[in-house]
Amino acid sequence: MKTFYNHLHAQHQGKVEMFRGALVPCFEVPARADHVLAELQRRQLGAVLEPQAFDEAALTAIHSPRYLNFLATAWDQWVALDAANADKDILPSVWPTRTFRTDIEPDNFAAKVGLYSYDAGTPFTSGTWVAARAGAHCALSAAQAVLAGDRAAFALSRPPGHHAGADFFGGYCFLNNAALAAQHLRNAGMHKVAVLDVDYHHGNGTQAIFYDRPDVYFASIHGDPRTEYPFYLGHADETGSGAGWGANLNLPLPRGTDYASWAQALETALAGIAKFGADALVVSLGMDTFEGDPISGFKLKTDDYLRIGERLAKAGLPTVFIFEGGYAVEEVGVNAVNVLQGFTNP
Ligand code: OKP
Ligand code: ZN
Repeated sequence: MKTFYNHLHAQHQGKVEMFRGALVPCFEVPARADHVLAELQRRQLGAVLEPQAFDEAALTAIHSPRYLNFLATAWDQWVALDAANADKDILPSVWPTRTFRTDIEPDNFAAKVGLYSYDAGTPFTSGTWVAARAGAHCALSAAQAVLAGDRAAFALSRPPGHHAGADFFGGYCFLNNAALAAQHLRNAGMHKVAVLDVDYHHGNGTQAIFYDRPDVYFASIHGDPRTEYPFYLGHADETGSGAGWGANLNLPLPRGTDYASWAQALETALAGIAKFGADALVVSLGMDTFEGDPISGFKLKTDDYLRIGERLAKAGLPTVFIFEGGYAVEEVGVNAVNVLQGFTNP
């Protein structure tokens, strides 16, 4: 299986995130991808390639031009406010909630950041745009490899993407890599695409992007939003709207869920995808379901990831894997590569 990787991911290196009233060191660090890359090379799982370049249209297929323009210029606007800002990351602190207007972009930079985000846990740094764009190109390149006939491909990108919406960032995500890959498959003539999100956290951005569409099915297995981030989306009664009714499947599970129960949810998700009749599969591959993850609550073990890969292969679909979360930094490489190895060589 080919892996698409760009060293520019390391340009996104947040300093701190807001957590329970304190600024704590970021969990989403460059070393995460380094560990996956090292493990891929150790096991010789396939070529590691630079992504192709894609033009703006590949991004505007999912994200609004206004949001993309914000991402591309945010850092310069931040430093223009005060040259001393160059030493600090941008961290949002004010947002429009119910009753506020979101149709006017404020001039005040703090207000502008709030318009395009939804939490204070996602620092925007000097290198965020460069890294996120390179990561999106990895996702698009992986989709391109599958279109060219590869059975599967892996986008080893960061920052992650599944919390990012058409015009907002949050949950460590800026560009929705899985949605970009799915749309790229659609544009190239795949009639029906399924996105399966196995990250611990609900992929609210991906769900929102495709919620009213009948051509992209979204299935997600995640911590119950009543207690788990992102809290405000991901319930079982969210089944799609309008033409997309029936093309969204949420399988929330309680903290403490082990592999036996998780694997049952995987069967339910794959049954939904089979019934939908997908031509291709995009997997939002979050590794934060691991028992040792510092910010999550499931109990999956390292060997379980081999079984997951094996089961995904049995779905028999051309498959694009997109790296999402997973914050047990020392173990994330072995766990992620176990999925890919289980898929290719059970
Ligand atoms: C991103 B992805 C921890 C708070 C958690 C955000 C979690 C984002 C997860 N101190 N806040 O889905 O892995
Ligand atoms: Zn996650």
